[in-house]
Formats: sequence, C-alpha cells, structure tokens
Amino acid sequence: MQVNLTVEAKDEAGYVLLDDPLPAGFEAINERLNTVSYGGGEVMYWRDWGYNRKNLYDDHVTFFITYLWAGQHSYSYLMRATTAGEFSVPPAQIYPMYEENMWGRSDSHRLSVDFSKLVTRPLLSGDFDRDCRLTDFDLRQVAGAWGTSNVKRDLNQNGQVDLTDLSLVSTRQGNTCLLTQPTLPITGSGQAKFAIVSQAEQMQVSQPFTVNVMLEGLSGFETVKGVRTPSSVGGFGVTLSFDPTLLQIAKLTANPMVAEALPLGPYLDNKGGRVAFGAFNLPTPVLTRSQLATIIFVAQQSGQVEFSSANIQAMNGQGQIVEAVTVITNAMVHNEVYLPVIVK
Ligand SMILES: [Ca+2]
Ligand SMILES: [Ca+2]
Repeated sequence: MQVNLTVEAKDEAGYVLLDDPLPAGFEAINERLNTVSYGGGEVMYWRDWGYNRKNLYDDHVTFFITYLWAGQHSYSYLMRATTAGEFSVPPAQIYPMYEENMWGRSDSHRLSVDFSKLVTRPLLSGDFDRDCRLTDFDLRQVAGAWGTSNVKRDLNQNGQVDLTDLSLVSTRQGNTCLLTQPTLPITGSGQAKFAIVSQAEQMQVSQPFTVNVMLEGLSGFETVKGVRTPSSVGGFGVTLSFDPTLLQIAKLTANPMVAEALPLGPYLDNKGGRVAFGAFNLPTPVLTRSQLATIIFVAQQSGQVEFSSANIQAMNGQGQIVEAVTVITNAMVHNEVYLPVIVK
C-alpha cells in the first residue's frame, strides 16, 4: 500500500527530517525510481522529488529535506503487509535537525490486515524474484536466458527469449505490483544497421578466416527525460546460421566495450551451424563502424559460404526495440580463392 504523508509548514525550515515508523507486520518497499543517486548512473535533482534522500529501514522510513518551503508538501512511500493481524500505526514526526522550537507529528491509528488479502498479492509480469518490483535483478534473469526457449523468461510467449522480452522488463523498470509507474513504449523509432563482413579475401580449406560483426550506424531519436535525443544503441542480439559441413567456429571475441555490458550468450553451436551473441546495457555512445565482435571460422571444405538466416535485433538506449537491418558479405571457400560479395 502507498503511504502518503502531508506536511503543513507554517514557516520555512532547513535540514528537516521526516521520520515515519512502520506498523509492525509491514515492510517498506524500495521503489527504485524514487531514490536519489549521487554519482554514477543518472543524476536526479532533489527538487524533482521534493526531498534529498529517502531511507528505508526495517522499522521506519525517513525523508531528509534540505529546504522546506512554507506551505503544504506531500511525501509518499510504499509498504507491504508481511503478517496478518491488528497493528497500531505510530505517529510520523517532522523536525528541523538544528532548530529545537519546531516540531510536528501526525495522529496515530490502527490498521488491520486480513489474512485472505495477504495471500492474494498481485502478480507483476517479469517479477521473477517475487519482490513486487521490476529491477535490474529481473532484467538479468531474462538476459541469462537469452537465446533459449525458457518458458518462464519468455514474457511474450513467442517460443524464444530475445530482446523483446528484455525490452518488456527494461521499459517497465521501477514498476511495482502495488503502484504502476508510467512506462515507455516497447518499440522506439529509428533503424540500426549492422554489417557481417567476411574479412579475409583468401580463404582456403583448413585455414581460419575472420568475420566481423559491426555496427554500421543508427538513425532515429529517442526521448530521454522528455528531451528528444539522437538514438544510441543500448543492446543488440545476433544469430547467424551457417553450413556446418563448410565451416566451424574456432572463436568468438567480443569488443571490450561489448564485454563490459551485460552479455547475451554467446552460444557457439558447431553441430547445428549456429552462432548467437549479443549485449545489453551497452555503455553509450557506441560509435558508427564499431566492431561488436570478431568470429573466427575454419573452413572445412570448398564451397559457397552463406550466413543464411541472420536474425538481428537492436535496442536503443531506453530499452526500446528499434528496426535492425543487416548487410552480409558472404564468401567462397576454394582451393583457388575467389570472393563474391552479396548484399542482402
Ligand atoms: Ca523483482
Ligand atoms: Ca519472447
């Protein structure tokens, strides 16, 4: 449930602490969206929330307010019933930390938790650890199952865990099962262009040759905190199929920048002729013509090499799916080497 605290301040005050004890049988829920971060990650300004810091403890919640203007102010947090029963709700207190002549408190009252209400906790799709909120933890559960058909992580039930499932959690991060925050659309505008480039021009049986997976470019815009900003790549997933009688994968090396992000895969399946990999939460910006990974194949016999069903997905910096297009440079393995270029 949401707890709303209303403060009526007759005078302005500095360095104010609002302290609300939790009733026994309740615990506070960290909504994530509503916390203030200092350094690292995105910076929230305290005026956006009306306080500098919200701290959740086992038995109380505090708000620290650097400057409280005269007038009415509202503060809120979420708490969850953990036990059924009848509980007393102790009063909240508010006071400036360095002024003893100002002090305020709320009424105390009683609250009862019905056992039947307690067991019917609402479900939040994608909340894998059942803590009633969608966080980075839940996102990592999907990322860990990327490329598989894990039914529990396949949120849109289309038979595979891919970037769409990641986007479903990512764009709703911060949601709780009690209070749904506004969410972003799962699909964003713009187009990411990838290139699969066979680098070696001389390919011979039994010799390794290199294929580079590159980001060619990205068009479109995304809205970051209400500001229209050129798109950045936040994640991608690539599945390449090849003829395993012609080629075998020797090694896949991800660009260090990609390796820094949350990895998707890689899956190297020489028997099935498939290689799948990707990354999520890429540090931005990923520059145009960035190499995402290098795959070293070894040619098994002569013939036309075709990376037939390249399945590529891309995500912008907001976790939204954007259109992905691929340019593939295929190759021919021969004893006498010859390299045609086919553009898809
Ligand atoms: Ca969760
Ligand atoms: Ca899916």
